[in-house]
Formats: sequence, structure tokens, C-alpha cells
Amino acid sequence: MKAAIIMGSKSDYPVVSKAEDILKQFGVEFETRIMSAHRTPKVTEAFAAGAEEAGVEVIIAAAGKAAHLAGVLAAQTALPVIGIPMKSSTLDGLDSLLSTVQMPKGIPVATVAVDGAENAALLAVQILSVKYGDLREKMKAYKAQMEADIIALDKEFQENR
Ligand code: RP5
Repeated sequence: MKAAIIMGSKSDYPVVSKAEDILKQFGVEFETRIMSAHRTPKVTEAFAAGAEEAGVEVIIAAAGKAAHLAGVLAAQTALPVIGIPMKSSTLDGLDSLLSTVQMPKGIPVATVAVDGAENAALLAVQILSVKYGDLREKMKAYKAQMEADIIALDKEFQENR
């Protein structure tokens, strides 16, 4: 199985690396690339058009401001594309969110929260788990662990107040 993470700028990496951490945790092979819908449009288009042949099964795209990256990738491939709207310096990411989520019908982008890199990776794992049963089991264990951790935190909180 293979995921591709595309980010619009190296400046997106501190957030994007959190998606990498999740994919590593689940043992999903991935590559991370810097491409821009606006600054490197030809590279972006060629990547999307060749992604399926390259063995990519799901794409995560992170971009900020007028964030067209996820939509441009989605336009060029039948693979599922997950968009991460990056928190931007001037409009707090509302610009990125709307640019990523408001796709015209026919070209969906599964958009997560602003800077929602962890959820983007978890959604990628869930998409891959339709085909790879071991990922489904790992996802069940991940959710069970999260539940147990919070129940333990609540218990500790109640005991210490
Ligand atoms: C977007 O513009 C990038 O995805 C990034 O979030 C934002 C700013 O990019 P830089 O000016 O830091 O390269 O294209």
C-alpha cells in the first residue's frame, strides 16, 4: 500500500510531519513531495496523472491561502484525495478551508479541519483499510487505545480534585 503526501510549500512541513507520524505508526508506506498548484502547475498535473501507475492509492494534499492544490490533484486522478487546509497568516486558515472544501460537484476532496494533519492520515488509513484488512484491525486497536486513555485520564482527574 502507498500514500502520497503533497504540500504546497516547505513551510507546511511542521504540520504535515504529523500526518507522516501517523502513517509511520500504522506502517503505511508513503512519499512526501513539495508541489504547488500555482508555482509548479506542470509538475503537479503530471504527478496526479501518473500517481495510480506509480502505485499510489490515496493522496493527502496540504496547502494554504488560495489552496487549490488538493482540487487540482483531484481533477487529474480517480484516486481519493484528502485535503488539509493550512492555517494561513492573514485569515487564520478560513481562506484555505474554503478553497479546499468548496469543490464543484464531480471532483470531491475529503477536507479535514484546518491544520488537521493527523485526521488526514487517519482517514487515509481508513480508506486503505477497505483493501488492507490489517489496517482495519490496527484502526480498531487505535480507537480502543484512545478510549482507554481518556477513561484513565478521567479516573485520575476525578481522584485528584
Ligand atoms: C501555499 O501558500 C502553501 O501551501 C503555504 O501554505 C502558503 C505559503 O507558502 P510560502 O510562501 O511559505 O512558500 O501555497
